[in-house]
Amino acid sequence: MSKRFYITTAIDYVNGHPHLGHAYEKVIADVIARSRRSLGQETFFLTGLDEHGQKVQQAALAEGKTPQAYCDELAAVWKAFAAKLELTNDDFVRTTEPRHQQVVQTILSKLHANGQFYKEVYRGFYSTREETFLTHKDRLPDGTFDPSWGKVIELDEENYYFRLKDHQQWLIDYIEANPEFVAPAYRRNEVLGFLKNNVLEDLCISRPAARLNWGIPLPFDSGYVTYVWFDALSNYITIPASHGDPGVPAALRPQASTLNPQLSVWPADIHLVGKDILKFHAVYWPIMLKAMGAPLPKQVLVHGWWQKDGQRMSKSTGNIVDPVAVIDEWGVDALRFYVLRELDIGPDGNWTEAGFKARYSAELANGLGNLVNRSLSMLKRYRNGAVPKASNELAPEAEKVIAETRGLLEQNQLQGALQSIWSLVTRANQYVDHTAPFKLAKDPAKAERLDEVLYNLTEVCRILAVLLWPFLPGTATRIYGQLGLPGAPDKFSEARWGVLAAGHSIGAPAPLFPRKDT
Ligand code: ME8
Repeated sequence: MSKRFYITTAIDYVNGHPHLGHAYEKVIADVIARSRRSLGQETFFLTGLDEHGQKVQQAALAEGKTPQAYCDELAAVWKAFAAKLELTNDDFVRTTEPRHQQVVQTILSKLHANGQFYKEVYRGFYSTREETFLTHKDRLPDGTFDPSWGKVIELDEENYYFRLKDHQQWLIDYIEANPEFVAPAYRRNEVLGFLKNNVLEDLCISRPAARLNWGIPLPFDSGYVTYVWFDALSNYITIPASHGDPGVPAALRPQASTLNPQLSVWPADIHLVGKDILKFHAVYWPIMLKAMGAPLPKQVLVHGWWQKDGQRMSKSTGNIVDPVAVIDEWGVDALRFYVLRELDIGPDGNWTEAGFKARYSAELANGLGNLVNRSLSMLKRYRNGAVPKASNELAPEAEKVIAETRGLLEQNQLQGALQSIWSLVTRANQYVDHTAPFKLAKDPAKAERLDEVLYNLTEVCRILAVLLWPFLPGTATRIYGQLGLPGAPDKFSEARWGVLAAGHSIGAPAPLFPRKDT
């Protein structure tokens, strides 16, 4: 069994409800996972929740709940959200699960035994909200700290530190030798710039249990719990380790006897994360892995952030997009389509209701929806739903789009793939207008031409279903159903001209995207 393609998302803090940014990241990962499977690659897609740390402990306290009860309640909300987005994740990690905690402790013990940690007293200013020590660089000109840090207290604290500095030059060399390691390229340059212009501070990996007990206890000192980022980053390897992944170094696996060659996933192919957590993934994480003796992931793929109406989304100002409300009103495929078509992976995006409605109406309802509905309705009306004999008029254009889409999917260029697919939608809609089958149908002498036109349109609809499946799985499957084809169009190999056979009977056409008069 060969290694599977392994994609992860950031694990979301469980101290609130999901918003558009969370939905966006998870949908990107799902489309990449579905594309790989469609292209015939075994895949493992992991997402989940980051449940430890001060923020969660405080949020639970504020609601008068134990942190565990609080996390359990919210985990149900987030799992339901994953299902609502139609994610095809193979596992869902919660960092409070014993399977994760055990491996984190194994990792910590190993690094401790290898002399990677040391204990030291640190005196300084500490932001409880951000769970981080602040330095003089964080002070405003008037000497105070920005209110975004929340309450800042002076702390004198002994903690464990991980020797990051020792690995700084190695990481610079590694990133320079592996240009694909951070994408897009401008994010790689940002990391290299940071590494070349700063001396890395060693990473504090503990919090005294007396101050914060909602975390994984350090296996070598019961007076401390693990710092939440060390705990959270580890999820990417703890879950494969807990499944018995032979790609994970034996010393990190719970038991050598649980080896599971079916689940060979490590190293990850893609860690998909937002721009704000780039440093954790492109600096701390590779150094942690090197110290563990584990192979490094192939790529940290960094997406941008969504704003709403040109402003940062924020619960306190009420400026948020609630993805659940959007799905309930417009359907999950409309949301999946909009975020991926509007925004390439990398830059920031801006959600406006007008922009969303414009794409829904032009590209989904009037573009794809209209094409499929009129093509299948005409086949029903003029040929009683029976596919005519094959004709190749649109074959060259369809084949070109198929090849282009394949290449773009292989490079995770999802926006580009949608643009390419829509060039076929537009072409086929023009073909209807130019060939005017409704006129051909009135002239019995043109019956053969009508057959040709109807075949070309029906076959384009079938191919579109296959190309669209990773993006719009429900819509693609409905197109297949209306074509009278069983199952889901989940194999890219079906995207080739001439598969529909003469005489095949299609199902009942129905609108894919109801028009909304808003
Ligand atoms: O950072 N637009 O969790 P998180 C796009 N638990 N993406 C956004 C966004 C926005 N407006 N807001 C947030 C954490 N995100 C840690 C991760 S991973 C080992 C631990 C993205 O819930 C953000 O960039 O704050 C991140 O990738 C993800 O949502 C989770 O953010």
